[in-house]
Amino acid sequence: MDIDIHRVVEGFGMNRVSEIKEFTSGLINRSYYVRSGGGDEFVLQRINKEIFEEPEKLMLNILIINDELRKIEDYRVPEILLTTERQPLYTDAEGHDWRVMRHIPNSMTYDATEDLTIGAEVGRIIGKFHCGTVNCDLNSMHVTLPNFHGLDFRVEWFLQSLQKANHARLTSAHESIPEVEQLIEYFSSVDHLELPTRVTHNDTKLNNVLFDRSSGKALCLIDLDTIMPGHIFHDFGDAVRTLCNAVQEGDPNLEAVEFQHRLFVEFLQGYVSQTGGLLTDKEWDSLPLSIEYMPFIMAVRFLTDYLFGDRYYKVDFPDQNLIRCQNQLKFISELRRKRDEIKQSIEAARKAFS
Ligand code: GN1
Ligand code: MG
Repeated sequence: MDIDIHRVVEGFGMNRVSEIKEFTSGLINRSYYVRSGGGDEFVLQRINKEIFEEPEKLMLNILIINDELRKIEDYRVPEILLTTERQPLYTDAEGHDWRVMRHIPNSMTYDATEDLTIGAEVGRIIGKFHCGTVNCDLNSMHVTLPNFHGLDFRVEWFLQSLQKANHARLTSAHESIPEVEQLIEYFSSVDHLELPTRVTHNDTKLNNVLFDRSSGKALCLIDLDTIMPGHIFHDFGDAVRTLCNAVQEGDPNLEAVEFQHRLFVEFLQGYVSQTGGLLTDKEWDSLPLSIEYMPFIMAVRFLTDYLFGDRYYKVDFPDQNLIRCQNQLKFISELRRKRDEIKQSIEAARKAFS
């Protein structure tokens, strides 16, 4: 593996490398930290082609939004390196595509937090991302993963997985399956909300927000593969899904899964301080549902993958996808207990900022 990687970094013009190590987070791509002989730091990633069938399109989307985001204040755009042939992707001998971004020094991410300032910063930077990309030409961008967060699409795969699953996995999932089936009914109108199409990130997990270690300020969103035309509904819900859960999405300690309401309020204020004037009435109306929808869609996806035998998400042990699903289902039940409070907070922010 290492030999290949050296060849890849040479493709990006780096002939002397002093350190390479693999990052363990991320469920889809392989990512590496690379330090060049001169001490510069980079993030090297191999794009998973089974999922992103046309990596060039995804890179075009990133280049388009970067051009816009560079214009806004207080938003750091990680530089994308070109290959020696001046391309954003390097294709290795096995046909895998790689890309390199400059690592921002003194930066870090969080996997879980209780810190209210972090909550506000996550909201602020996602808001900046949505506002900063409003002038992107949506027609020149590619829908790289059609229906990525769509209900009908995900349900179709779930139904197929029920047919394909082996007896042991169906038995282990016997409590989660009916729970998911009930929620499918509950969310049945979600594909028809008629929300405006905007540039969205589509994977706004807490650990996709990069922070400056010293100032504690959020710098930018990272992991830009899923950027495409979409709905704020999904980005808002996905951020709350990960930020406001007291534990990480795969934590097996279901007792500890909890909705952190004060953190949510900080996030909300940070977010609407940027986007209050941008959001349409339909978008405001959709926010409470978005918070319940995103953990649900992840629950469906994790369960589907479990029933298919772990074909999509990386797993470290056999029941990991089922545990991830259960964690999301528990989070939804916590959200439902606090539904009225959540709605009140959103209405208060709407009055203050729209
Ligand atoms: C995947 O690879 P990673 O961890 O950035 C997934 C997201 C899910 C996430 C769950 C392309 O993202 O949609 O939210 O796992 N990305 C893709 O942690 O499917
Ligand atoms: Mg991602």
